[in-house]
Amino acid sequence: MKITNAEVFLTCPGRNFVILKIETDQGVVGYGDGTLNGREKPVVSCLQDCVIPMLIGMDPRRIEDVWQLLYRGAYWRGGPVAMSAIAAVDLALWDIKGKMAGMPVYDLLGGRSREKLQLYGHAAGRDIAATIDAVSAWIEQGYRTVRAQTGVPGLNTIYGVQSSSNPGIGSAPPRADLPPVHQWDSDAYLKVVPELFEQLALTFGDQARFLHDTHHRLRPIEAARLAKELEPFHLFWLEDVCRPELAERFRLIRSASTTPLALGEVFHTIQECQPYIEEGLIDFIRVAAIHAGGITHTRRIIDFSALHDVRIGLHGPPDVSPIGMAAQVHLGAWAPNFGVQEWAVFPASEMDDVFRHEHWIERGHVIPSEASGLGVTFNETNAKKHEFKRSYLGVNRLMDGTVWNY
Ligand code: GCO
Ligand code: MG
Repeated sequence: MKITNAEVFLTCPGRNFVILKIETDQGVVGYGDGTLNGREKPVVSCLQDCVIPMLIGMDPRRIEDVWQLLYRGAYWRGGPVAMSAIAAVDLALWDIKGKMAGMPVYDLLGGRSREKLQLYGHAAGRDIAATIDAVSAWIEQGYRTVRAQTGVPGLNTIYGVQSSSNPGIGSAPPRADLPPVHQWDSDAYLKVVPELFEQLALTFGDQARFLHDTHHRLRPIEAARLAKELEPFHLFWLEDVCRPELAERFRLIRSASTTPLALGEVFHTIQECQPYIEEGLIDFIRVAAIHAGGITHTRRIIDFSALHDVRIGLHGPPDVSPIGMAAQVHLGAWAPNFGVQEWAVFPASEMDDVFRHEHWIERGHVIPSEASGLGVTFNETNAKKHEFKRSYLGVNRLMDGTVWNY
């Protein structure tokens, strides 16, 4: 069996996505996702200029060998662009294998460990009262895990608020075609967040468990203070309190409290995850299958985490396409150490023109589809109608103008 052709689709049905199609000499076709938010075109080039020429003629059944060739076989290894490109190939090959076997990918991984996967949704508001309203809406839909973010007095913009339920809180970029500029002040943030979770605990009691994303913005000593102050509210997790480059700095945060910690959405390899998992510095690993080398490599990270009693909460923001999300549904259905799945599918009607699947959402859970492969169909004609629009993630600046972690 041979790979005969591969084609990249850069489509924007409300969000930009990089989708790879792999065709075979037996007529079976697979689709993968290699979207890297704000850096879509470099992945397209990596696929078209470097990866696809190597794939043609290879046996699509040899997923491991293809993976090793693209990763180990490359002198310039790793990084977000290459690992997303490898992920796109890997997902497409698992899709092909599942279609050939007539089985959903979770069956190829070892079968389902559960009937349904618990999801968390994003609730956000300009202020605490608005966040409480947004949380209520999720709880009414049956969600028992909800991420809560709130506006910070004195800051015009903040991660997680402007992009979801309050599109009004956004900052104009210096030029319309440049990244939007956000503001950051740790003291102002640290004042409001404990208050938010106190109010949520008072309002909702045991009805839900809450998550919160600091998006890498605090220093370790500030992060340790936040984790400690949130301890009485028993969060489901506190995410990305600091940049993860220096694992040893997390010892301070870890020893300061029993608030569960999650991290890893910006990791691409098992080696980056290793110190955190091995030393028990986190409770949840957050890699995304589409940024961590696909199903093949993410499965290794999941197994390694299971060995150290770390659960998975794979990254599922709106910048992961339904194909990438499906890969995570299959991994989560199989993983013995599943924790929760983030579900932030971008709400655009154009999405349905392009992607169709039967992964079923019910009362805060996803029930995996039994269709063969990844279980998502991709409408190429419609995808071509939705043209790519350049977009950037924001840039963060402290109040005096200093560039800070986004
Ligand atoms: C999350 C993430 C995302 C990222 C985004 C960057 O926890 O969902 O932090 O919102 O900001 O994926 O492209
Ligand atoms: Mg995050």
